[in-house]
Amino acid sequence: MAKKTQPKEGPVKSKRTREGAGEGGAKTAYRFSFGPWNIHEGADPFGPPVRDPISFARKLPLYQELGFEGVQFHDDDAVPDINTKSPQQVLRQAQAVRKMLDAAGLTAEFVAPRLWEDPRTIDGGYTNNDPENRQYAIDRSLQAIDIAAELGTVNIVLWLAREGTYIRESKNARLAHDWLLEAINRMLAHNPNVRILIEPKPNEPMDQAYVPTIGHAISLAYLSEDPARVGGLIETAHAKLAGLDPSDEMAFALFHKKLWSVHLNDQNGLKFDEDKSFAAANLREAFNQVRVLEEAGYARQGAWVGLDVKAMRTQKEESRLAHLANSKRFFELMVEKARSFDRQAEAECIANRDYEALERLVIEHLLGTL
Ligand code: XUL
Ligand code: MN
Repeated sequence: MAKKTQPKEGPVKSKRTREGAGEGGAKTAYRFSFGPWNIHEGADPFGPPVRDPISFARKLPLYQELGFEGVQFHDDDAVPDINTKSPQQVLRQAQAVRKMLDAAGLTAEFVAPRLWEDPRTIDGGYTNNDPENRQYAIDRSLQAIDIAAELGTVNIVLWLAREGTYIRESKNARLAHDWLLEAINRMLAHNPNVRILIEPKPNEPMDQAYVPTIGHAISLAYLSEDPARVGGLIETAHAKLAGLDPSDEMAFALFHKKLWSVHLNDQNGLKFDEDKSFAAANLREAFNQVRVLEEAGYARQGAWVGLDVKAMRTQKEESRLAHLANSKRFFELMVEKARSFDRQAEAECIANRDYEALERLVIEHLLGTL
């Protein structure tokens, strides 16, 4: 095995920077966010809630207590009963939420139109076969942009929940992509500042979702009217559900300068979307995601570390927030691991094509046995 030596100058400039230590050091500070849905009641398709609901107003003070600064929103997280409200009422409610955020010292990271619960979106939103339903999806998305502006963010996340099929022959997939692009262009035209972050996912609730990977999302971005304003959000579990390595998916988006947010979590193989705590299922994959983010200076671009995690259904009320605190801590520990990884030894292993030694270097580093 390669001897442990001082790392050479690499993408990270100094030991101080590498370890991110100390006042005045060049430490890259990460900013963390989550959504109100990440404080969850524990219901699943086969069982009712097991924990009491908490109102949005009561959730807000918990953010800072947990060390989070950013709030992710669905449009109706900010404006409940959105479909029963006039446009003026919607904006007034968004303004009231902005005041609550300011008072709690919090920032809105993004707004995502929730296009998967209304009867008009049963068969999809932008790709619905019925033009009236497609119009509803677009109108609701434009309204989400107005809500975002009131909340002080330009970021709109599109998780394309029901854009896909349970039965392949029920939609024309080529046409569906045309409609998706049209919807994106309508959103770009609605507000010159808006940025669209597509969050790909290959399945659930649909059997086969359109835009299953970040590659699909980025190809749509380039075809849009303003590619500089269309990018992606990568969720660990979604990449794993597509059978892909999340760190490679992130690296691909970073290469295109289109990784504008992440939903870190974990996933134990090809099952339902588990939203496990970050690093809970696979430490090495977690290490590699952080390694890729660190190497690319992800945080320096101002992007957030979003944690799309849920407490286990079997978790009792008392520790119902621990998955958020744990995920943040596991991320920070992985940042230390990424910064303290012996880059000189790594380079030697690579130069010698001694990949067994590299394997040992990684595993012993993660186990803390070096
Ligand atoms: C669904 C999912 C959503 C999006 C936001 O799997 O991840 O919570 O992140 O709509
Ligand atoms: Mn997500």
